[in-house]
Amino acid sequence: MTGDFNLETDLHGVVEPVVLRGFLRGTAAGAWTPELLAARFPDRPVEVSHSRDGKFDLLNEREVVEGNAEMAFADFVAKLGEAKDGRVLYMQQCSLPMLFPELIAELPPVLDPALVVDANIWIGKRGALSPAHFDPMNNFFMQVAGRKKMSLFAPSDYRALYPRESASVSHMSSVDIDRPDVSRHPDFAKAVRTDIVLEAGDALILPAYYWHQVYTLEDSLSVNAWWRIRPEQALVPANEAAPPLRLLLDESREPQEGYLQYFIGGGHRSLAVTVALARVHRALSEASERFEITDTVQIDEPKALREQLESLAREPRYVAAEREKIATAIDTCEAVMAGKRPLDDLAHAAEL
Ligand SMILES: O=C(O)CCC(=O)C(=O)O
Repeated sequence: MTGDFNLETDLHGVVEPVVLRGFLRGTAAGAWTPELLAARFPDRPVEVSHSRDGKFDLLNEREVVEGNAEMAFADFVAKLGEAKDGRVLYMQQCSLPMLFPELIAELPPVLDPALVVDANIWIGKRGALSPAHFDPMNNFFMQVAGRKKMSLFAPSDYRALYPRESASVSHMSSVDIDRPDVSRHPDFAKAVRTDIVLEAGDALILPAYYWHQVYTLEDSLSVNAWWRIRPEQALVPANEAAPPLRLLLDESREPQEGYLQYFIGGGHRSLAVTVALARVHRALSEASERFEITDTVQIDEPKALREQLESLAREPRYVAAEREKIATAIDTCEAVMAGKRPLDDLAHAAEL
């Protein structure tokens, strides 16, 4: 495979991780090293995380405790070489377009800005570890310099990986996958782990919802690009355990509208109803800034969502007109679900 393929069309069918060995060979980006980039951009201010035991729990408490530091890029790269107090430094998930816009043109043309939601550069010291988590986007991960190991679990292992309870970190596993506590996480034994080592120059296509734990085996430079999933990816049976509803609830109105049209067009009745209900929910959240809806996460199926919306509609804070609209939207969803009204009626069901 060459570098000039299109994420959306060529990679659309990829549902399992694919390693592209030597993908960056012969490209300008393939020659990057932390030292070479530091020579080109010595004064660029960069944000660096550090951790005493090497674990970088993205959003978790640890990072807050151990802190981030801003420094000149060349100073960071110089520090990478020192092993002073055993502390591990990591420039993790730093926006490539914001930090090094000049570098985009040197990458193989996979980063079509129309498709890519985020592109990041990761430069870290041997020993850095990004604990098991998933992302709700497809990932094109390029290992530019040094080696990394990734331990992967399919989305269907969702429950066996015990997502953390707090909403902000619910994409992260509670399991220490190298030292699982079987009394706390008995189902982890059922999860199927696949380890792959990415050498310098390799790329990995990692479909959304794949759990991954990333070990930096050597001082390393990686670049990744996340691109938006297609609606059916969130809902295919392999992702049955992944949280499509949560995704839909998190989305702003515009993507929700896209999903809705997509499912209506495809005649997917229950999926369209699910999205319509999610839109009611979204509309409520937006319309109701005056109070908080403490909801979103514990919803596993449309029925539960419907019940929740109904109980919300009973809240005294809603004026009668709002209540009526909510009730009408729910009735429409139900009638469509029962086949009593055409699918198209859903298009307006959630216009609160
Ligand atoms: O390379 C890492 O340390 C983590 C990368 C990652 O989690 C990702 O690309 O989604």
